[in-house]
Amino acid sequence: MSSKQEEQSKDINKFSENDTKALEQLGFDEWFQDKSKSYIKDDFSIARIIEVNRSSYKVCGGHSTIIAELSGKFVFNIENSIDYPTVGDWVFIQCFNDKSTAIIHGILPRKSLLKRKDPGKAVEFQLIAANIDYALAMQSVDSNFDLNRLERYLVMINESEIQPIVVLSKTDLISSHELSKINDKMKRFNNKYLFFPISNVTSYGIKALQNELKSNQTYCLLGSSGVGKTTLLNILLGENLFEVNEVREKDNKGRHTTTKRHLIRLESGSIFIDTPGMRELGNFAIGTGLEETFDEIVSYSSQCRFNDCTHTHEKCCAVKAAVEQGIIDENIYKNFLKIQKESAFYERSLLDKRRKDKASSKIHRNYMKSTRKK
Ligand SMILES: Nc1nc2c(ncn2[C@@H]2O[C@H](COP(=O)(O)OP(=O)(O)O)[C@@H](O)[C@H]2O)c(=O)[nH]1
Ligand SMILES: [Mg+2]
Ligand SMILES: [Zn+2]
Repeated sequence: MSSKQEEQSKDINKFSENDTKALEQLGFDEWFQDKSKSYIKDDFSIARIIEVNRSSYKVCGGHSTIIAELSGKFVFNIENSIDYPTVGDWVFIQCFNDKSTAIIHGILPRKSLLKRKDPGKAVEFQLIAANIDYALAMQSVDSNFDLNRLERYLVMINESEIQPIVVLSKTDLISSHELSKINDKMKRFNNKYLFFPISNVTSYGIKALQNELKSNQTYCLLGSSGVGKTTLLNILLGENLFEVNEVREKDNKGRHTTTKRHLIRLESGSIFIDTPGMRELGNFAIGTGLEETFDEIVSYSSQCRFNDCTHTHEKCCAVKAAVEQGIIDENIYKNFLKIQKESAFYERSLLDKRRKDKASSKIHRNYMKSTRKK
């Protein structure tokens, strides 16, 4: 920031002038109000990141949105990818006189952080969204339907201590008989999570879903490209605000029309974040997320002979015994092992990488490179 800008910035809208009601409607609840106290200086105001662009952020301070950039000091102090703001984050900013631009000075503590393994070669986290209360894990009933993938999403969501909601879309494409067969397969999720079979075409299930949505809570739409996330958001908004994917007929794959994540508030008061589909969903550094998602497996592990049983080759493994007896579904067991193994592998690679990176400031440079590419 130039010294002239510094000068200007002394004359800004104060935190106290932030309309508290408007902030609350964006999700700024007591938890954040409490956390923000120690961070706020007189000329700072609070805003939520509603869109992330290449080198700037669109933020909303309650009523108006403005473009903001990171302060030099903020950038200097960044150690790795999770230190950057992401959509959903609460930040404290300084606005300039005309309130057309702002500088981001810091991020408030996060209530939750959704992240996955960076889909590139780098063993790093990629941030999806912050401060999410509920995540809608969405799959369509066509070729996209894959329980193993759904488990992957649930591990990621549970790991972040976000409440998952399972949504099965495009039910208009199958008969009611086929739908009841799929519902049977969903029993295991059905019992644990809110579950909504829906159709954006016939509106089947939409009311039921709407009835569950709470105001001032933040929801994130997750799922492969083409499952109907943006279409659902447009329906909830009551207008076609966002561009929808054209699915290629041949392979059922959607193009990635939603390239950015953005946050928007519905008239009903719920806050939504739409995300682009994810081709690859790597999880790592997971513990509680895996345990919560596969709780039926974990419940047997206490009866294994060894405390550190990996449920693979060990003798007297209660999990394996339950699989052999058909108590635990073999497919679920295999998926559990696969995700566990993958996570452990990435975690080791990450530790190696962190060690090597420490001496240099490579992490930051890599990140800048990768954001420029996107
Ligand atoms: N048959 C059917 N098609 C849908 C439904 N919801 C969305 N679509 C179509 O699926 C395609 C992808 O939708 P989109 O909302 O962009 O998916 P996203 O990539 O998950 O955001 C579009 O052509 C939509 O018209 C649905 O419930 N049933
Ligand atoms: Mg979309
Ligand atoms: Zn075991």
